[in-house]
Amino acid sequence: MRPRVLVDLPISPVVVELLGGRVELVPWDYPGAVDAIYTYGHPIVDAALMDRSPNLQVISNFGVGVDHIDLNAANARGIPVGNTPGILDGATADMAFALLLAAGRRVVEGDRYARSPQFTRYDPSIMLGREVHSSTLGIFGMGRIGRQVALRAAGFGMKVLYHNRNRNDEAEVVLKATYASKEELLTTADYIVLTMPLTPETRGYIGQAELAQMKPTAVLVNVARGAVVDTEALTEALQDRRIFAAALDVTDPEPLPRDHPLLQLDNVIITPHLGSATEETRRRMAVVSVENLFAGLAGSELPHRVV
Ligand code: 8YV
Repeated sequence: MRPRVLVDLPISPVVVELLGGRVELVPWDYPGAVDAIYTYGHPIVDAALMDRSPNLQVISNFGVGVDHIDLNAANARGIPVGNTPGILDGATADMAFALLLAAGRRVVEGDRYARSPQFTRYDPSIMLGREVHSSTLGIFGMGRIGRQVALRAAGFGMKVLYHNRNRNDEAEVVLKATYASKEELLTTADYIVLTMPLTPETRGYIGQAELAQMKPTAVLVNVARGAVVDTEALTEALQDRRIFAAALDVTDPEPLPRDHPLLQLDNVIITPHLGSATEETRRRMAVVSVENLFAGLAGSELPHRVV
């Protein structure tokens, strides 16, 4: 009998192809026991779900962030959890930069205007943005993705500040990034990029107080998880134009309710969680997540294990 795998369908044809019919995929509302769980789009995996399957051998996540999986519960039950680190950093940093540039230089707003009936005469006095080159970038979370963002910033002649749980010697020496306190980064950066994981410590990391400390000309870019930012506080700050703009690849909740006030604002750009969304990166993620799945089902060590 093929191992039974619980999965939040639909999944990409690439994953289906890599699975090669060697497992039986069952939908998320399947009530019975399974041999493995494959998470594709961040469905919640809690202790109760794990306990439904006494022989659960592995939880394999398509992606690096595992905040939707109760790692303590998995660890306590000896269930290995796999993820896909180190292969999506470049794509996610590219996206962070795309958002940074688009928000600073009002690219999306400009596109909307250029297509609208209102654009009938060129006017050099409109839609002035913020300089990107030579500005100061602040990165919260100098991990693998943060490092890639800093690399790109060098090409724009930006000064790079970072704040992290631990100092990152490599970033300081090789990338010339300067460690800053949270307050120093918030008050001095022109662009703030969030790349940290969502943990109990980082939930609501950017709230009313932090937004109040940012420069009125600053741009906030979030490619981490929506919940590291307090959505209501950000909405108010943007409505009151207390910062220049925000660019969000992730939101809390995700997606936002279709009538959320944030969706009405012209000083925010929102993309539908596209950080790793390139053909090449998503294929690599599929390969690694399927390798983790099969290793777990075979009782072998996962190539990339979180717990
Ligand atoms: C994926 C991500 O799009 O890796 C992550 O943590 O958020 C993204 O790369 C996602 O995991 C797929 O659902």
